Amino acid sequence: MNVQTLTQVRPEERQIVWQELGFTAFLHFGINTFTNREWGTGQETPSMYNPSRLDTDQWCEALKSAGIRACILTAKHHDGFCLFDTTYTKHSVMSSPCPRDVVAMLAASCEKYGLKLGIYLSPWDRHEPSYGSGKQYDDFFCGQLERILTHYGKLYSLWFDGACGEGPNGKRQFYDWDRYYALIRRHQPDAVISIAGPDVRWIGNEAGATRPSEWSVVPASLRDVHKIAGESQHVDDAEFRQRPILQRDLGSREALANEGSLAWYPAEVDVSIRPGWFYHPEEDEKVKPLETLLRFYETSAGGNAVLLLNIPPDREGRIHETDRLRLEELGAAIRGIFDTNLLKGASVRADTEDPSCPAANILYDDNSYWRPSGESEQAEIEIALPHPTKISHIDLREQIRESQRIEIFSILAKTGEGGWKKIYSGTTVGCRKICRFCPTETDGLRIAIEQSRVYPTLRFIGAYLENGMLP
Ligand code: FUL
Repeated sequence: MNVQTLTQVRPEERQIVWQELGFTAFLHFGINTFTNREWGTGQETPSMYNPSRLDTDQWCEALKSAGIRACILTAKHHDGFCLFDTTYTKHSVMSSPCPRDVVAMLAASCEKYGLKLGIYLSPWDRHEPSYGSGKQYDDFFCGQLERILTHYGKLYSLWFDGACGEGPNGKRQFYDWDRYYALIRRHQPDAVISIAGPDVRWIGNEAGATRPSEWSVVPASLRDVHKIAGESQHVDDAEFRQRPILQRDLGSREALANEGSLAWYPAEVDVSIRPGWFYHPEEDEKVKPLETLLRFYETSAGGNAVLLLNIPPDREGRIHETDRLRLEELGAAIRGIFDTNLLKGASVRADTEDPSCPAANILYDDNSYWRPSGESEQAEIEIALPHPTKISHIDLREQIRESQRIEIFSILAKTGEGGWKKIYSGTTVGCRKICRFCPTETDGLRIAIEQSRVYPTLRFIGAYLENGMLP
């Protein structure tokens, strides 16, 4: 596979829109919330579901305060209980003491608060008698899916996990994925199909662990749904959620050298704010600390992936106060760092410059960008700040419409004596790379791109200072 070929692998528009979201939320809510389980058996009765103060506006307010831009609701988990009104089964909220379509409520709240909505619909259904029957269950599942796709406005993601076990008859179902995907493309062509799907790749663990070098150009075989199912969780195992599975190299030149077929398949990091995916009162004291969440943000949203942080609504049907306050703190910490780009007023110069894509563009976050003239794998950008400024973070973004190209780079800061000191060494950049280092005072920065695929691009650079709010 030659390097030129690697750069021909480019994203679909829907993937670009998704990657730019950066920080999104998962909402695990359903019958498990009331039975205190992670995986329901399918034998539960709808009467068990009874949130006393269900308030999806409160969910959205909490998410907004953290700077989250989209959320995915578990409209149906493996237990088969539906949070929406469906003619296909009575096993839904409509048969419960709180007969309100939660997907409809959340869709209205998302609209009100300017959040995008995505849906998790588990193909594995431990309640539905037709599960395991082949076409009959596929008809059932497609009926439910079609309702989801046509009744709740525009969706940004359909999230299918790989878990596939036995149904109430002890049989397994072989899902007709192509049929599900075709239905989604027909009704929601802009939505990404995530995890057991062709658009968004699972990072590979549920502990928030990320790769230092994350590539969006990877072997097309990673989209194989059977392989995805094989690697996902097979038993309800609390330890699985904490295990930071060893990360292997998926996209370096060496890793791709013998690959026949490649795909743009960017990574998503799904991790919970609590030990479990669903709400459990005994975990109220185990909400992850601010620093952990901020590092998740920096290494995933700032590591060429999207962060999907799970915040499970409680038995009242609200985001628990502890989680709500943590989200507020997280939002304040993120804004405290990233709201003020210290490069305002700086000037930029690149060693070789394509006149139609000048380096000056990278101080503005829009769709123009910089690239060197010709095909130079190496390039250097120099930034002169108007006065000495203390910085702790640099935010770099490639123009991913031109694929992902940067392989090795360094950041240097000008020292008082006029020399240059290396303050950061990195590998991939991709959609967004947040580089964090010891606070350094400087009036000059150099981004030295040491190796890239044919030529590098950059469409944004920002410099920031962590405001000391963290412990
Ligand atoms: C897994 C599921 O089995 C878990 O319950 C959870 O929904 C997680 C996000 O995906 O595969």
